[in-house]
Amino acid sequence: QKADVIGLSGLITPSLDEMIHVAKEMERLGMTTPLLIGGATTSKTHTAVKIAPRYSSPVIHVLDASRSVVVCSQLLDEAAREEYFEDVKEEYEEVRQDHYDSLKDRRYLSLVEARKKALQIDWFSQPKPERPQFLGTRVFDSYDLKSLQDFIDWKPFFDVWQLRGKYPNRGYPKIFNDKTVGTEARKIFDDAQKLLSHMIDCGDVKGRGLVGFWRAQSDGDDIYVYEDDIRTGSGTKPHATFHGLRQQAEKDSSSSEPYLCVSDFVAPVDSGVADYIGMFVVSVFGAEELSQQFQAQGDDYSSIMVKALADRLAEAFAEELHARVRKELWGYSADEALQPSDLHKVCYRGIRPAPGYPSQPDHTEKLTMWSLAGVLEKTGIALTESLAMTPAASVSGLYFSHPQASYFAVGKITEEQVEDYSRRKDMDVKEVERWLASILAYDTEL
Ligand code: B12
Repeated sequence: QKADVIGLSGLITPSLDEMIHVAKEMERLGMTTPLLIGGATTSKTHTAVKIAPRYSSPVIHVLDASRSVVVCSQLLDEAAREEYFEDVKEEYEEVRQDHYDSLKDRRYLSLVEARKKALQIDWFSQPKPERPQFLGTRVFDSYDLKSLQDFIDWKPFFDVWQLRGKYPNRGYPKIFNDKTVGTEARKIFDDAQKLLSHMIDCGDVKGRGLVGFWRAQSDGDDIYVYEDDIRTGSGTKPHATFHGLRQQAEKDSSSSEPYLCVSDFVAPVDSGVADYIGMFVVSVFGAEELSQQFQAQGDDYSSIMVKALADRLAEAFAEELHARVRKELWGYSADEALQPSDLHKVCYRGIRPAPGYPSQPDHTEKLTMWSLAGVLEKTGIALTESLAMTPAASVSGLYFSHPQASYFAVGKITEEQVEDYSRRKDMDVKEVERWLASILAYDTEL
């Protein structure tokens, strides 16, 4: 193939590793085609530190796809190319230096110290954790997509179309008042409503997913999950184990903030307090096929629109289902009376962190979820080799009900924690380092 430039796009961290592999392969094959890197999880630092050193021809991180026109014209202009590449190389060398310097500057607590400073929930002075209405899984084969419409968060939809209102018209629906993008935003939104109605009514697009609840207890940074509603003690064999990662980057010495791990939100195994955990996987099926039909007709606009709407529906599905879980299926907030618009501000009790999000950056935890709940067999939602979910419009996560459960970022972790995690997960250290490459506080190649 005669491509002038090759572009790689990465949505979740496992794709970062694939990018390094592609760069190495391009070098091995003696290629000289410039390589552009973009996508939500990529960064200039990652590109400079991990990808560019693997390929002797230009590797350039492009933050915004619209910038690729400028970059490509420089790269394809015989006269400008050399100088441009030299400038980029110089800049990336500085980025690498800054990165290595920052690794030296940061301070971390040892794992023992960080664990001593875990969040201490007083499990006895508060009401006992509520038991969900059922244990095991419940499958939703064809979820009512109409019921999800009010739960759609439209702000990210405009991000996909690169429509950004200026303050105070940043969010939805204020974006329609924006002088520059308001009219365009309104037009795209109206088109979206028509297509959304078609997707909901045509019968080929389906919401499918499952929720599950289990007895659970924490043991250090692990969460044990039990098959039955049994009395548990340190000797009881768990059916599955979720593994957490703990914050280690030193916080302000005057702060008494805990060093968090998701296991802190579940009652310890030796506390005698029975606790529970939940999980969900939701997906929109049929959107990819519809998008392809539009593409075959040469209608790229509708093809992208269908995907963007499917993503919105998947997220709305996760939001609506979480509200049902709190009020009804688990029922720990039976009296909650929040409007859909309040939900996007996350002012309810309990959290639903997803593997890959900052509170549990390890995507391999999805493997435990899939086998625990039989996700593939029950819903057809699959995991790719790099642990992305298919269909693409999918969201999964765990449910924690405790009022003190909060979202946080694990941040960087030390080699000591990686070794400990590798023992707990029974996974080779090298493999752990590969999955957690973006949060390592050290360089694996030094
Ligand atoms: C929308 C969104 C979703 C949607 C849609 C995902 C999809 N199919 O595209 C839904 C709700 C389905 C979703 C699901 C998940 N998501 Co999500 N999601 C996002 C979000 C909010 C925006 C991504 C997006 O579409 N932006 C709009 C597009 C246009 O922007 P973009 O991708 O960045 O691309 C721009 C540039 O990067 C550049 N660009 C992109 N590619 C390329 C390529 C080249 C060559 C060039 C030059 C430029 C370029 O141009 C684009 C336009 O400027 C990001 C957070 C964020 N703010 O970025 C998280 C995010 C990507 N998601 C994340 C995660 C973890 C997930 C899930 C794994 C969570 C889960 N367990 O359920 C799943 C994975 C889904 C799957 N199929 O496996 C993480 C990834 C982090 C990580 N370390 O892996 C993020 C970063 C959130 C976070 N802060 O933790 N997600």
